[in-house]
Amino acid sequence: MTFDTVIANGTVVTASDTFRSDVGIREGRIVALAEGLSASAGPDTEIIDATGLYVMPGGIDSHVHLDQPSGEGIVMADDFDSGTRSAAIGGNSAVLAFCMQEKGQPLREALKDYHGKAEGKCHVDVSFHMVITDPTPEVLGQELPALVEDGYTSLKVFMTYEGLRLRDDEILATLDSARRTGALVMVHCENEDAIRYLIGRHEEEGLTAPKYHATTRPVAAEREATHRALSLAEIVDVPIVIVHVSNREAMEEIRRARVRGQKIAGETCPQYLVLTADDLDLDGLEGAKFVCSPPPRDKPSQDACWEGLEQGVFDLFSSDHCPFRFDDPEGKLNEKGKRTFRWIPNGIPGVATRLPILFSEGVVKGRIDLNRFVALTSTNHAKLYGMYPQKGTIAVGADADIALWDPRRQQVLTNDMLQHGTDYTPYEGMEITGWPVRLLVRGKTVMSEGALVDEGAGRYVPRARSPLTGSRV
Ligand code: DUC
Ligand code: ZN
Ligand code: ZN
Repeated sequence: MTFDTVIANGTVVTASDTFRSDVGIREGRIVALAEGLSASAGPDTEIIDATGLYVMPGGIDSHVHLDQPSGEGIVMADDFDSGTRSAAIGGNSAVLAFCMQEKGQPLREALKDYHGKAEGKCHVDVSFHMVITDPTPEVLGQELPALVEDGYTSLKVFMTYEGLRLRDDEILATLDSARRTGALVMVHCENEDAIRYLIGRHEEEGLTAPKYHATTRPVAAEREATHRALSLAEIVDVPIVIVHVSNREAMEEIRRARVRGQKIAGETCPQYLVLTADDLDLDGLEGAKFVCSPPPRDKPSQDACWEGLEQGVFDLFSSDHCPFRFDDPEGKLNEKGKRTFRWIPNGIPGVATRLPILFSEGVVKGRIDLNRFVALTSTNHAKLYGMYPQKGTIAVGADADIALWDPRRQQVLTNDMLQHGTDYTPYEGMEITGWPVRLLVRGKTVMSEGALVDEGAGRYVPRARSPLTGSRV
């Protein structure tokens, strides 16, 4: 057997197993798993020595925002070039980005825009979730079913943000379309009316600092919306994904829905494990760096999110990378944002730091094992969003999307090493143990020792329907 590449002497880690094996790669795919493959390598075979390293599936970040319209005068800090570059630096071989439907826009047109934004610019593989903001009968009856057939098999709806949020009847109609077509619906759960009320009250009282972003988006607003989304899904009888869960009460809603027999997936993110609302209360406007929704909460909420990762309430650990520059009139400190938190764009960067933070805080500190790490960061994303077993595992026949991890590498996080478009990281100065030192995307080395070594290797990935929807593969 001939190989283009052999990864030799490493320890392979999948979502279920950890074993010593070489990995033989040909034409972008894994074709052999066995010890001693380098002995039978041909003269042209590249041998990558992985002694002392873990050989893991590349990370799949199924929740990132890139080049997304973000309100008048506000510009997202990453396009598909810088966003996927940063993804590669952090050990990810694929990202799923959101394709935002503008009001009145046909879904195909939105997708054409996003394919245009991504074309030729991606350094890791990319796929899209639709964001449905205008669920007309035409969109739900014709456009969405056709797109699902074409491999766009997931979508997101918002319960918050004027202009994006759907009313309950619109959510029900969208869920019903998803049920008929086998699409998987992700829901952003926060009660918009409660938030509007609280923002109004705060502003009347002159409470405008960044920290009030957190107090106007309380746990109760997230818990109520989570409960409502789950109830609507139960009524329609369709599975959903509850994204970016920040606290115990919302998490318990997922647990209870599962006990009732609902098929639900849950997601949490690094910001809910290592940040708190206190970070929004730094001097001056520094707190704006941490403004995201739902907001980071408190220590008991962090503990709850860890518990959810350990016990399986959460299937997905995603970044919710949503990057805005801090010291920039088109970013966090835009003119209106400097005056009141209401206008600070919501979102923080995190596509490069997701995996190192979970490895260091989760695996190294003994909260989760290596296999759970792989499940939470790669395999479950591939399964849930219809890319498995092509992606998300190390198996014969799978794409050779592989991250080599040095479990002992110590690293202090600094903004410049992350190579994203923002002028800060919320995790500046954090001490990390364990680091992705090399990344292969379909067999090509794309990142090595913190540098991108192959530009533009990323491809668009069409997806099958999610097995959670009951669709047969
Ligand atoms: N929701 C997200 O999923 N990302 C960033 C902003 C938001 O509200
Ligand atoms: Zn959201
Ligand atoms: Zn998001």
